[in-house]
Amino acid sequence: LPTQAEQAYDVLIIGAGLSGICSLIHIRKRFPSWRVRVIEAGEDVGGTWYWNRYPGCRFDSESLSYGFSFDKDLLEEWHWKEAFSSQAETHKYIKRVAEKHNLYKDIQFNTKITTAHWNDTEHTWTFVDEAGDKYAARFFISCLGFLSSPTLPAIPGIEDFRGEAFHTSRWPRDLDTSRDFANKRIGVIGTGATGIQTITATSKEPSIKSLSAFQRTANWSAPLRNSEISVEQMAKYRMEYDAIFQRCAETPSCFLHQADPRKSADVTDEERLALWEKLYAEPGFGKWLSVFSDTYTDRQANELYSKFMANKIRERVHDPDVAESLIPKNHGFGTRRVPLESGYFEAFNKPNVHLIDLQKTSISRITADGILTSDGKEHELDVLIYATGFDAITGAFNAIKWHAKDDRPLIASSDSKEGERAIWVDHKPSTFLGLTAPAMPNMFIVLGPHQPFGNATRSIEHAVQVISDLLQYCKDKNYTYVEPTQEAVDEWTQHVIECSKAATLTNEVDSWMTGVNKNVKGKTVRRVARYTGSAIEFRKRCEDCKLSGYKGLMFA
Ligand code: NA7
Repeated sequence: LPTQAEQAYDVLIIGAGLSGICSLIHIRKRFPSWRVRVIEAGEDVGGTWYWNRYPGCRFDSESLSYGFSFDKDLLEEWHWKEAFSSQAETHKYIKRVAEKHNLYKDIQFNTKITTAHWNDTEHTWTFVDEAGDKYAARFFISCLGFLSSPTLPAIPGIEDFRGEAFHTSRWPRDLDTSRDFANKRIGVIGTGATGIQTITATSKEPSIKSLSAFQRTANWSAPLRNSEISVEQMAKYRMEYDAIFQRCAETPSCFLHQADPRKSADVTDEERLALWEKLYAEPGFGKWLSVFSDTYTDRQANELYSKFMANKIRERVHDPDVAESLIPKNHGFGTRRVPLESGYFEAFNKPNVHLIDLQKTSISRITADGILTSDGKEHELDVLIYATGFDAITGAFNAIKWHAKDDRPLIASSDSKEGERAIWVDHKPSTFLGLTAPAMPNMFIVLGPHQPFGNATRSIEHAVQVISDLLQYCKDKNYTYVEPTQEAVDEWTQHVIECSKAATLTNEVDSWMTGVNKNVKGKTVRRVARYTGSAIEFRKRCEDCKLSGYKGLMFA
């Protein structure tokens, strides 16, 4: 490894979210003599849970299913205060992991990597940060995150606004909503999972003057039903951890919820309604994931369930016109990621909370004083919040300029000069097992393209295990080079595309899950970017690869 001007590491990890700290713990444990470093853009560990500090930010999946399963002591110690943990508590948990495992000494904060070069003679990567400092690494683990690159809306006049404006994932750290939102007119653009949590929490802030939610696409949403976990309950739950993690391992997305094997038409109307009502009354994702098995493949089944959910919205929203605006018309329930809510629909019953349905009147521009809509109305605002989502899955990679093998760029649009040589042309990923990519030797990815996302911590633990095993293999055999063969990449990428065909109704809808973000150049058409075969199948394929002596990978 080069040692001169650069800092040299056996493994460099980029990102100190759950993926990065899990990687650090395992790499350090497995290879005690290796030099390992984590580079992180933020000021602390936490990733998603560090950046997203907007009001109402919390889990939609059960807290009990989210912790690191390998740290039994911490599971014994930790008290999840709520069934669905808040951002603040989750961030505390992640910081506790970092302290307990003494991780801080190996993490460099406030450092943003801008460029990466592959050196084919030395078999190393050289990374350059914003300040021009260089880091050389034999192996590199990308823990960049799949929802970490925020996007602002492509709306004219965005720089004209004179009030305070920020993206939800860049929430001002010193902002106190009860103090700073007092008597203010707040606007929120975006009604995805983030917008729904932000709007609900802000609507409950008694001091605000008004809240205007700018909705381009209505989103299906259903009750979270959060509750506190007492000390006594937590003591009982601790005894169930093994069973909880076992259950996660048996479901397709590693959540605690499993589809009902029956088809919608297999049961009577009464039985169908009974299951739906039961799920609606229960906490968590069951109402998305535990429904009849054909709900997201059979159009009629989906329409029936969507009607049920639409009526729930009508029951909760007093103004029938507002209720109709809040009911999605262009996609069925569950075909996008279903945000869970805690009083979202009731927020619109408040006299100072307004829904601006952008299907009826679109945004013309942002002005110095607010938002001008196509009906000529200027919505005056003091604060403008962008809950406009992320350049998902490939976005964090795109923020780095890559000089991969043969000096190839990683991402470029097909109509650009670099398009012909790019590895992921037009953001279309090609990978082997989602963990490695062609022409990107010695790079391993946690939670990247072509991996199953679902319950993130469960996927992270698995990916880190597979990567550690592979690094062990390299170490044992004295290999300093590993890259997937083109054949293996083509086969795996084709498999990912084939799997996506089963998610029929989801594939017909634009969302970050189908690779669309109209605010990002080149992301206006759908593409397959995530693995929708089950996590069980994914684990099996990774295990088969290992057992085959890593067929599909080239070593040197
Ligand atoms: P999402 O789910 O991508 O939502 C972004 C929202 O912002 C969505 O409602 C968009 O409307 C809206 N948006 C984006 N650009 C515009 C413009 N130009 N005008 C109006 N509205 C706009 O991001 P989230 O942060 O909510 O959630 C991401 C994931 O994080 C979530 O799924 C969880 O897994 C955690 P659109 O629907 O595109 O019409």
